[in-house]
Amino acid sequence: PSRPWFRPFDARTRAFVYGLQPRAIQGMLDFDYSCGRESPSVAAMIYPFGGHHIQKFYWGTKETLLPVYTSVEEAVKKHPDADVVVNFASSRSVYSSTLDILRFPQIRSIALIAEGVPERHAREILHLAKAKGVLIIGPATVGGIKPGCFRIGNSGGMMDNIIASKLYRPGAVGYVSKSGGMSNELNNILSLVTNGTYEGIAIGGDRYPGSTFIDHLLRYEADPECKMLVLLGEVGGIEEYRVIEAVKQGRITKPIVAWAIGTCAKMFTTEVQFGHAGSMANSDSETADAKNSAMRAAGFIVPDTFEDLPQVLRETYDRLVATGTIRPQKERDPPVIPMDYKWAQELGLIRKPAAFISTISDERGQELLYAGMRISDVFKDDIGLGGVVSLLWFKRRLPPWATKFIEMVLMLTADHGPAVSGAMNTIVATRAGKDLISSLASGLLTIGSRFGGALDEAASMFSNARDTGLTPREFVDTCRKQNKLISGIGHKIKSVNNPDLRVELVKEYVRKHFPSHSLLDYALAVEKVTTSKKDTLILNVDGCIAVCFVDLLRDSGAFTPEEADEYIKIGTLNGLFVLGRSIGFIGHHLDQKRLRAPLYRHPADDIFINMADISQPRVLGKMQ
Ligand code: Q5B
Repeated sequence: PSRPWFRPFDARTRAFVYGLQPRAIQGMLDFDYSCGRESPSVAAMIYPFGGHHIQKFYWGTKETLLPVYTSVEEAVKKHPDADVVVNFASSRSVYSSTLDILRFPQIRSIALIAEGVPERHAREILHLAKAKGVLIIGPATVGGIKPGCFRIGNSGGMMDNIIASKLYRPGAVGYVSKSGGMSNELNNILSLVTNGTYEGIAIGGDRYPGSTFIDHLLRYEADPECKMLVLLGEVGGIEEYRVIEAVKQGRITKPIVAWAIGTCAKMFTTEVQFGHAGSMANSDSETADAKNSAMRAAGFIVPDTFEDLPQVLRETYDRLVATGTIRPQKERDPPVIPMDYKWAQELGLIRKPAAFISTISDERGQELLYAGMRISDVFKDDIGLGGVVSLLWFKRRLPPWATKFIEMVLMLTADHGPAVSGAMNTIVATRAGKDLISSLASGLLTIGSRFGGALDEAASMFSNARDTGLTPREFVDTCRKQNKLISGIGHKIKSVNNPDLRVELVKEYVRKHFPSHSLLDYALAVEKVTTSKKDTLILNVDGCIAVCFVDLLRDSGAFTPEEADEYIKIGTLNGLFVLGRSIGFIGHHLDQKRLRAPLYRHPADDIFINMADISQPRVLGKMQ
């Protein structure tokens, strides 16, 4: 990209960011967007580790992708329009990475952010860059900002600061300072007393900055868009004298407002090292007072105190407006920058309806909570698996007789041999090479109204029948008339003469511990009617658990009648069988794995294949 030598950054500047700095890059992109740039100023990132990949950033309200290259060479090749590198490499790696960057003539400016760069390294970089005509800003700096065009890294601060200081559009004042913090202050002052910053560079506080005050001020002098100069120097070093020399020689003619910070140094009895490595007076001429006097004498506009700086800036600016040198532009509305969702939320500026509501557990605090109960208390109170089920399914602690019953159900239903539908499916899936979860799911998916999944329907049929006042016989007759099987009745192998002992255990427990068991009694009366017809039509394990659970829900005192009905309606009871039988299905899966059981294929002689009714394939439509 061709740009005049004095203008390294404009609204089309494209840069590489060296290092993974997503926050700084987002800040640069938000700035670009606020300036109304057509494309982001960051072309790509360069990061030698982690491989070539892509990262996502906001571009206004939308999103955009930026590539991450592992070498400068690749980045330069892919983006011939990028001529700036913002180098975030640490003090340890900034030297080698900058030497690498300097190999590519495409790169015309490099900002070095790292602090603590060895002076020897800084000087070598400086020397090499000079020879190649590359502009170096830094080290130990945020960089600088060209309002309306380009922002180096984090220069200018947060977006609200950028908007408040009107950095989204250019002003007419070019400044140079050492510190990024003071640059922010200047951006603010200039936005209040002038039409704002044209360009501002913080050269960094080290003793050997890659470019100095004079380099930038000469650029501003040459740039016709920059009408007024500001130099914010400080105690230490002699860079201000090089500017004085240039003014004296007539190389700088634009009005220049200046101040050297650190006039308070004289209040100390010994030499004071201020924040920057270079900010210490090594001779009388390096004091802030001496610099201010010399600059004043050379015709710079130097206020009496730092507090008077805004005033002299205002006067100088007004003069330039009065003489027509500066023609203030019509102010445009400040851009609206979408705020990051997280940030806006932290500030309490936005609210949004949650996509989910969850009321049973919470892991966000110090300790996991089950329905409000700390996990440590779950163990301290020894509430058992039944207690945990009661917290997570019913959001309350149930009395011990009830939680013990839940545990009993889980234990009773845990398995019923390999021949039942679910175990078979689990075994077949395992032997087909499926993993534990798939095999378990395969077994669970067989649980249905005939096998293991009859609890909810049984609970509802028996309680409806009893609640509507049907006698057990009337209930059985009604079902028969409707051609409907009674859920919870009947078993493939268990019968009156071969009773299901699981059912006996449940009945015994319930009779002993439940405050009432009226629905169980009703169901047993129904069983009397059905077994009188056929002795396999017993109250089966599904049915027995279901009616007892209805007794628990209705008569434990822990649920309102509405809650009890709701738990039956929403399918809670089948959950008991599903949970219990998962134990067995997992057991069958592990068993088959242990046995190294091969692929199962059902013997053909066990399948009656009959295609008699379709022995002549039907021909649909005309055959050609
Ligand atoms: N009849 C369970 O059938 C079974 C009748 C009925 C009125 C009924 C069947 C049924 C309802 C669903 C149910 C849970 C399919 C069962 C379980 C877990 C398990 C499993 C395990 C474990 C058994 C013979 C005659 C026919 C039918 C009549 C049958 N059931 N009448 N109400 N409920 N029950 N499921 O033996 O006149 O001869 O045509 O669907 O509660 O799954 O261990 O295996 O832990 O894993 O094949 O315990 O009862 O009998 O269908 O040949 O019927 O009785 O109408 O009458 P079967 P079918 P008819 S526990």
